[in-house]
Amino acid sequence: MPLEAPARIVSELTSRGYNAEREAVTKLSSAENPRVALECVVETLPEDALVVTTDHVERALETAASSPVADDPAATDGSAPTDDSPPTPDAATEGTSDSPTPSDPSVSTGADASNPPAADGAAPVETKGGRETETETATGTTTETDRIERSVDPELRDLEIAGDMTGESTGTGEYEDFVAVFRDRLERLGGKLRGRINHRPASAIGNMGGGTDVAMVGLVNDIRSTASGHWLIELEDATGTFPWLVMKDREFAGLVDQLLCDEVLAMEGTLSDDAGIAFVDSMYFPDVPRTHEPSTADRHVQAALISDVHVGSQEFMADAWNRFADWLHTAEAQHVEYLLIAGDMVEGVGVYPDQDEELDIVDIYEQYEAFNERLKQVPGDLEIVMIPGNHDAVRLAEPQPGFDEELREIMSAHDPQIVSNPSTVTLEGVSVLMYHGVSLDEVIAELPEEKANYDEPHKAMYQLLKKRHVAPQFGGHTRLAPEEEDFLIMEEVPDIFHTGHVHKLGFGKYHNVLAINSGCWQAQTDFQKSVNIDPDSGYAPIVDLDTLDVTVQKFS
Ligand code: D5M
Ligand code: FE
Ligand code: ZN
Repeated sequence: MPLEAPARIVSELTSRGYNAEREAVTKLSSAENPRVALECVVETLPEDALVVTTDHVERALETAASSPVADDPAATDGSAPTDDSPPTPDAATEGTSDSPTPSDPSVSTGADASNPPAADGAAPVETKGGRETETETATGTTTETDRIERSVDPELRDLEIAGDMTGESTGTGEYEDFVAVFRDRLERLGGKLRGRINHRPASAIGNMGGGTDVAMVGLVNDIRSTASGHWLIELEDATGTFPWLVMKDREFAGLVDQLLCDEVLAMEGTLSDDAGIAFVDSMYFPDVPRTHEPSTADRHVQAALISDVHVGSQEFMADAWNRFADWLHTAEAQHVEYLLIAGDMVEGVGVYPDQDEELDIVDIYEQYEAFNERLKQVPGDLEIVMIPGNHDAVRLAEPQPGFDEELREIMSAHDPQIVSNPSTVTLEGVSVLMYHGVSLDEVIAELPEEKANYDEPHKAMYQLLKKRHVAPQFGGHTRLAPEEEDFLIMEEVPDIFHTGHVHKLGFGKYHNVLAINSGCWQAQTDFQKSVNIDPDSGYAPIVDLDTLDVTVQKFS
């Protein structure tokens, strides 16, 4: 097994909605065939289990030993054809390719020996613009003389919030709510596809003559590989379902392993002789148009995008945070007027098994009090916007409403805007979609390595942009709260997409949209050590809102 096996196991389990005891992960990774073992464990888990324990693993392995598993169910993923070839010309004009634009901000490699670059060379130190951007504030604290009197003019600012569902939750978790939310998803994301093809409802397609050209817009209901290596994709719309067959030798077959259940897409193809199935000729995603032109601010002003502060954890990096806060008071940071925090303000309690062993502050309210003290350190004239994450004290299911009154009162330093996860904040014309990022674990677990991996979290974000949804797959790791409307859809194309959660720094452009996953302010936890997760801690990506250029400041 490769070294990252435990990490893979964890992400595979989290993608299915389970946390795991560390020992359970170790046991699984040392099984003869970890993949098969994992499937056995999941199959034999009690229905109400949230955490995979060593007991579960032992029991499953015993059962497996007495009744061998016929096939490796995860292998359908692994054996998927990879798509290195460009998409069909047809599809390309429709914007289904996901290659980043040439203006992808470059990251330098190994500029800092104390922070070795990732294996692929994507060290999170940005060098664009000919400026020495890596501030070695790490070597000394900002002295009083470095501090300047910031002269910002709040009159020039403009901040608008959209998509904040705080206080608008209507869902009761009933069956009807699920129907409503998926109907809304199909309606609105389907609307982005219907104009492009001559689509028919599922119920009508089966009644058309064999050999006819057909098209359909639907939710992906099921993805299966056939005995001969082709792919069967069941699409569902309001009238029913219809099976679509992607032949393995077609140039777009590689797109199949990028599909997630419950995403919306369109297919065009030809009906089989008996009209029982359609052979796919083209696939279309809601996607971001290649021609998307982002808005920019009219003046030179910057935003700091951070996440995953984890105050209350023993690993919270107070020194790095102090340097960051001090730096914000210096001349170099005088144009930073906005601070966006994409969730996991505090470490929380009871989020993961054994988490309490690494808590510095055990009371959740005291954690928020301490976080508020951290907020007080940054300049009072900053506009602050924050959303909750999975460690925060709000419901875990997404969308997550912004914090309740009691917590808002605690986190009141500098009067931050507290909104739901996700929400869109528009800063002087530049729209920033903020989403904590729990679905990234799922995208990374499900998609091929080159399309989504922990060292390049922005690539996983590209997939969400392509699907125009922050958490497409329902019923897995990402817990979804059904509402009358699907708040997780990207109705409008954002200029910037900001996430966190995976504790890795990465950014790049997808069809001109700047995707930034901010790192964290928490050093490696014991759990992360056990699964070889090496977090990018103590970095602050700074975006020029007038150019959308990114510079990374390092404080660790
Ligand atoms: O999660 C930070 C990252 O680490 C994210 O990719 C999930 C993963 N993680 C961390 N701890 C665990 C446990 N105990 N089980 C599964 N996955 C884990 P964050 O939620 O921001 O701490
Ligand atoms: Fe986090
Ligand atoms: Zn998180």
